[in-house]
Amino acid sequence: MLVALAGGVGAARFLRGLLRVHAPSDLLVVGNTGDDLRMHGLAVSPDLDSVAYTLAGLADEERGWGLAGETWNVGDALARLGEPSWFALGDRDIATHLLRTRLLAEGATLSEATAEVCARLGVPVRLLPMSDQPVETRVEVDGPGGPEDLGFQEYWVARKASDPVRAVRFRGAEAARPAPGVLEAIGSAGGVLLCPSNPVVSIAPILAVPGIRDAIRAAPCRVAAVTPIIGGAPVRGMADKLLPAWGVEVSARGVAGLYAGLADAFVLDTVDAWQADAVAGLGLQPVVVPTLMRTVEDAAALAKAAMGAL
Ligand code: FO1
Repeated sequence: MLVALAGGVGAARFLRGLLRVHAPSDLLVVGNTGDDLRMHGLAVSPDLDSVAYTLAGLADEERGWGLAGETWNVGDALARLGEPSWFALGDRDIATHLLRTRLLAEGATLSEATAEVCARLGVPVRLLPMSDQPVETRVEVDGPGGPEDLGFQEYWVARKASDPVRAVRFRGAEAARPAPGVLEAIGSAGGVLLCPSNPVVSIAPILAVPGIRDAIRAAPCRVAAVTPIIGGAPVRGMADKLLPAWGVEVSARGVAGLYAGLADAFVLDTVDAWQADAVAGLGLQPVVVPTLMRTVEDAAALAKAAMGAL
């Protein structure tokens, strides 16, 4: 069994490629829930949904989040009623959140609700949230009027990542437990993959759930990480704003430094081949291949290279 730690769209695209070269029944995906929020009373899990929608073949490829063929009538009507409109929920997407919210209100755990949503969407792999307890990524910024503590989506969507970041924290992480099955899967895994996701707000929240980092360290298998940074910039997202807040260089070798002692191999792009020695110096086997995923074939080739390092 392979275990993959995943954030949003980058991870989703990588995993879709992985499924071209690996059996879905032999993959467990552990998704980040630090980005989760309540919107209009609905439980929204953006990273779980990005993985689920993409692997079910339902994602809007262009936008990078949400469902294809989306319409926006409910959001427009809510805005007319004076409800917040900074976080756009499409009509079809709202159906997912209604189902998840009902299941949670009836007493299901987030793992159970996620399994149900995935089964109904036709997601071919097992997708688990990192935890059934809430862990909230908080971004402390220098706002226009002084220091502010923002929820991740407030920072990224409402404020467009425009405020200088002072710190990133995972509220609730200390009290959270890994979702049922996560530690067992890691403990018996044939390989662990850290997907090409933002290391600060996608992978770090998963590793912040007590027990997960230690389980990966102690796993009887190899661990390979894939860079989300190519040529000193993230392919999409805000890693360039967040890595410096942790004193980390916005580069493949900077990300590799965050995974030193955890991963055995690090996949970096050919344009960053000159950083391979620095990666090796951190104790990680460098694997230099094209990492930009323009097509599913690109993603499959990247996944094959990452698996080859396990
Ligand atoms: N990203 C945006 O930039 N603007 C939005 O209004 C927005 C809404 C949204 C709704 C549901 C969902 O699953 C994702 C959504 N995203 C939106 C993407 C999301 O903010 C982030 O890209 C991820 O949380 C980071 O992985």
